[in-house]
Amino acid sequence: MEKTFLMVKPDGVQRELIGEIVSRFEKKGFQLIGAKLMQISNELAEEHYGEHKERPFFGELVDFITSGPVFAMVWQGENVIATARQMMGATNPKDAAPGTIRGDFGVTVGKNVIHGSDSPESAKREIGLFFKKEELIEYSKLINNWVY
Ligand code: IDP
Repeated sequence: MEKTFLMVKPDGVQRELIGEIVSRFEKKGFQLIGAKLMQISNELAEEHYGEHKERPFFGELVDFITSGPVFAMVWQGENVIATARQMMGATNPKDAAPGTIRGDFGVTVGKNVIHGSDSPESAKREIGLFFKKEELIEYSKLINNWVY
């Protein structure tokens, strides 16, 4: 089953949105297989956002993502990577549709509440960066019979 990496950013944690965000993905029918509150180191932040190294906002991005705890998660489900991106909404909350997480809770692009992997390759890379194999738990849920 497909897996993705999602993370409530420091603004989402401070704004007490962890429960709301977890709830949206649970209610959708996806399955949480790993989660932890963590403080990201500078090294991990630079590696995670490596593709943006040359962008003018890179320093600001690293400072922000390390500014307080994040809530890192791995979710599983059919088409979870693309569907989670749709549920998150556009990168800039001003363009994100109402009903999406960024559309409902974000105002500026720098503080857009949530991160989610954008492809199978980035999901694999990001899950590996943030989680050890033993931190991911494969378990069956009877309710999945009513989702699939
Ligand atoms: P994504 O998070 O929707 O995948 P990316 O283009 O990968 O978007 O950008 C990573 C993060 O960098 C965004 O979520 C946003 O918080 C931040 N970011 C993107 N563009 C800007 C900008 O112009 N100024 C400040 N931060 C930005």
